[in-house]
Amino acid sequence: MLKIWGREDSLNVQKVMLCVRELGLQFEQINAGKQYGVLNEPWYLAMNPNGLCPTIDDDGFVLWESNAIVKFLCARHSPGNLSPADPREYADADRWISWQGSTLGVTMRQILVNLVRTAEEKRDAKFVADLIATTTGHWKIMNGRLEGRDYMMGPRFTMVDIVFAPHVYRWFAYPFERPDLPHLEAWYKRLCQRKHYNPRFTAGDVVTALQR
Ligand SMILES: N[C@@H](CCC(=O)N[C@@H](CS)C(=O)NCC(=O)O)C(=O)O
Repeated sequence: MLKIWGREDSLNVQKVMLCVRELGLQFEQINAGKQYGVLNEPWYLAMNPNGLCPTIDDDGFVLWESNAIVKFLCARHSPGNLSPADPREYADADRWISWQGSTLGVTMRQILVNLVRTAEEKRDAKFVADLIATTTGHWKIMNGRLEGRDYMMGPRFTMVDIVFAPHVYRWFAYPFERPDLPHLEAWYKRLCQRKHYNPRFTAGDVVTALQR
């Protein structure tokens, strides 16, 4: 059976959990990271030398890096659907997934560290304001992509939506002003209607939960 190591309050683990639930796979999830430990155990480091989560073991095939895991599982279990079959469509999807890792994911992480997890008196207000401005620019790019599309690749939910899904609820929960981005908001509402987009992500005090 597919094994997944990682704690479900980690954004990168949330991508994998949404993916396996959308795919309807049987899996065993083993809590790892933060309060659960595990990540620095020698047997875990032998699977994932980064000492980070998530890691999967799919009948002996071990893989780490959340985006690689999502792409692998979608290609294996949903070719032509969650994973596009046409090479150009695949490259387009892969481009957005890479951009999540290299661009949007980086500044979203910096907001988490420098705003949510830094006490108010220790925050660098100018740095945080610049970060929010840069990240707003990234979301504007997504808003442009979503104009005229229900999902990132068009009418169909795909692996691309999966890797952005855990970011967007944080964006809408953070305590600062956001410009109107109607296509992004419409996409977020569409995600919220999906059975496996965990309502825990959209309700309650997300900011307090992320401060840990
Ligand atoms: N690029 C990696 C990043 C993995 C990563 O930074 N994981 C964090 C959780 S989001 C982690 O393991 N932190 C240590 C911990 O949870 O104790 C991926 O996408 O899988």
